[in-house]
Amino acid sequence: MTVVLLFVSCGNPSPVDQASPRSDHLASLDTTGVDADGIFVSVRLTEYQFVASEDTFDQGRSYVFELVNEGSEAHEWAVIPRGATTEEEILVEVEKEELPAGATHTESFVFSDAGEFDFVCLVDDPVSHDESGMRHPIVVVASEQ
Ligand SMILES: [Cu+2]
Repeated sequence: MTVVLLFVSCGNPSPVDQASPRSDHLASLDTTGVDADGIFVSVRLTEYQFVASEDTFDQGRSYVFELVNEGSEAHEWAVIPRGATTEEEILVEVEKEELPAGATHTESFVFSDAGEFDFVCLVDDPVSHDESGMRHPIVVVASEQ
C-alpha cells in the first residue's frame, strides 16, 4: 500500500509517455528521469572518485550521462569491461579535453552487452587517477528478450 511513493518521487517534468519505443521498459521501478534521449544519469567527478546516480543499467536501453567535473583537475570518463587491459576494449570515452575542472559534458550511450563494467578515469599525469580511486564498478543487466 505504499507503492504510490514510487511514482511521486519522479521529478522529471517531461512527458515520459512520448518515449514510445521504450515504453514497454518503463514499467520497471525506475525513479530516474526519462526524456526523448534516454534515462538521465548524473556522474560527478572529483579527486579522485566517481559519484554516480545509477550503478545498474539495462542492456539495450538509452542513457544520457551528465558528467560534471566538480574537481580542480581535468578528468576523463571511460566505460570498460571489468578486467580490460587494452584501449581497444573501451566502450565509450570522454577525454580530459572535454572535462576540464568545472566542466559539464553530456554523453548518450547504449550498453549493447550485459556484464560487469567499470567507469574509469584514464588520466595518469602526474599520478594514475585510476589507482587513486577513480574506478567505479557498474553492472549491465541482460534485457528480458
Ligand atoms: Cu581523473
